Amino acid sequence: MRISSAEVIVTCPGRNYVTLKITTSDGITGLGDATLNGRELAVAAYLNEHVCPLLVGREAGAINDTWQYLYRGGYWRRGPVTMTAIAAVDCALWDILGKSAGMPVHRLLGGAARDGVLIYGHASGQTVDELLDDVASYLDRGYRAVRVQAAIPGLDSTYGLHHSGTGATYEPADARLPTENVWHTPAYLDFVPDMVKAVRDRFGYGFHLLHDVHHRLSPLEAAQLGKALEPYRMFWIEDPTPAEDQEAFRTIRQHTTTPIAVGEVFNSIWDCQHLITNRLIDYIRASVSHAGGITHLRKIFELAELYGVRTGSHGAGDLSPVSFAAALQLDMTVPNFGIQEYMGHLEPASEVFRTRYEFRDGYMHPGDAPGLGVEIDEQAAAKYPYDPKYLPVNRLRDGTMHDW
Ligand code: KDG
Ligand code: MG
Repeated sequence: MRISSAEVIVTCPGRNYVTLKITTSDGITGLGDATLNGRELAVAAYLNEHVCPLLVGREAGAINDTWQYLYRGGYWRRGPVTMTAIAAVDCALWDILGKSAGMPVHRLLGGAARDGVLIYGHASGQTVDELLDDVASYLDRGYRAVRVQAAIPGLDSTYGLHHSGTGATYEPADARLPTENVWHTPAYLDFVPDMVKAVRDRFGYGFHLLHDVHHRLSPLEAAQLGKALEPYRMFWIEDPTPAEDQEAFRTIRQHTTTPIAVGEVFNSIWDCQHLITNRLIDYIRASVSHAGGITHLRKIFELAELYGVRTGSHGAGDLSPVSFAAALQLDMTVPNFGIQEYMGHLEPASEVFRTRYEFRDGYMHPGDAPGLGVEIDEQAAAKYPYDPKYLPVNRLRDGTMHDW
């Protein structure tokens, strides 16, 4: 079974997604998500110009060799654009293998190690009261884990909140040119423990509670936050500090028992090797679509297993339903699974991507469809042309650029 074509589909049903579709000589198609938020066309061009021509004629089942060919053979290794492109190829080939075997990918990976995938949803509010109402709606729907974010008093805007009253999930890339947010760490550190306390006071401790810091603190500030949150038994605080400096996590670790999750911007095992092997984190958040696909993410998860680190993959709305379906397939199989983010997708994404996963009682179930369990409707995709959008940026009050 040889690859006969590889095509890139760019579409914007609610937000921009880049999808790689590989077709084999016997007419089987496989999908991989190649979306890199705010840099979508860089990956589309990388695939179209430099990867698709190399795929035609290759054996579709040679997943390991194709991965190595694109990674080692390309000379220029790693980086989000390269690794997202390789990930898309890898996921599409797993999809094809599953379809040709008549099995969901999790069976090809050794079979399910659990009945379903624990997910967390995103609750937020422009005020703490609004956040509490949102948490209530997640718990009412059966969620067992909820991430909480709210507007920080004293700041004009806060990233990562639903738009009031819409009920729709937020869109990370929100404008043609990056929106400029102003950040002030003292205002944040004063607010977050009170916000989390309000959630526990109202709803108790019978569900998992998570919070995303979006890389904005220094290691010492993150340690202070972790300590302040200890009474509220967090499932994790996420991305407390920029993670290029892996050793910096030791400072956080030494001061707090609040669990730490990191890695949604990582694209290879080398980004987290030190963090994992030194047990400086509790959860690794790398994703199937930005960290080299199922083949490479499985390697990261296996390394993590040796050091007691659990998985907690990124699953924001800027990873397409193809990515989420692939994540679920891998999540089902790894012994050290922790949790999976599920932010959901803005409509009309469901018109373009036909998914088979189902939410029941706090868990997501990938279903038994062969392959990844997701299809694309190309006619529907063509109705939604690319719409360039950027993520916001952050400055301090004096105008200094600040971390994401
Ligand atoms: O593209 C960036 C978003 O995916 C990210 O900001 C969302 O932090 C995020 C999360 O945890 O989902
Ligand atoms: Mg995050």
